[in-house]
Amino acid sequence: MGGCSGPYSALDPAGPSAAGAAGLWWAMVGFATVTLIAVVSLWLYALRRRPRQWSQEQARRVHNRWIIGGGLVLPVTSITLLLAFGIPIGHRMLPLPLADSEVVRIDVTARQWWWDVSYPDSGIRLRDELHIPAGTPVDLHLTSDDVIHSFWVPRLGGKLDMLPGRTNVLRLQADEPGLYHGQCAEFCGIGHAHMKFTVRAHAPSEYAAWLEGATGDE
Ligand SMILES: [Cu+2]
Repeated sequence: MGGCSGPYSALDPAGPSAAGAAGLWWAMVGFATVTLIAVVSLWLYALRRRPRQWSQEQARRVHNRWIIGGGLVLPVTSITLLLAFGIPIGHRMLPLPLADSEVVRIDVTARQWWWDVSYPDSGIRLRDELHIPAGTPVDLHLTSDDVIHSFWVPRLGGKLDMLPGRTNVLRLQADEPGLYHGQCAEFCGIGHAHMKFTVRAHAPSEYAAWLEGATGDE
């Protein structure tokens, strides 16, 4: 239960993409619980019921009913439900073109064992920290300079692998200003456990001020 809250909990979402993933998680837990109760109830029933005298024909029909119901209808229904929920949620993490709002672009290169963060529009470079405006979608262009790493801010969204020679784009958004924590989610060597970073989400006006201050310092 300790994992259900705190800075690294995906069950304490702070943005639309993380909220979708947390919702899906709860739906799957609910579905798994119902399935477990149903299976255990059937098992108890099977243990206790008195054996019936079925003709071969009757027994065959009952068997077929279980195979079609439990082996075809049940899995097809559950997989369809899972896809119906899962596909739109996965869609939210994709960097699709947006009609109304502007997207902030940040490039992140993973290295053993730190995060090289750069803002192509302003030339700002940071180490192990990101600054983003709250309430605005941010596209993270993720790549690696050495081995495979994975970018993960559990409260803001799903994880995405960072591969040498390839750039993957992850869209995140923080609904409220605050400090969010991230961690490399792909074992990448001896320093993996300490490969952490922070994401500071600012109110829009504060973000503009931060941007100005950070560019001025360069
Ligand atoms: Cu790593």
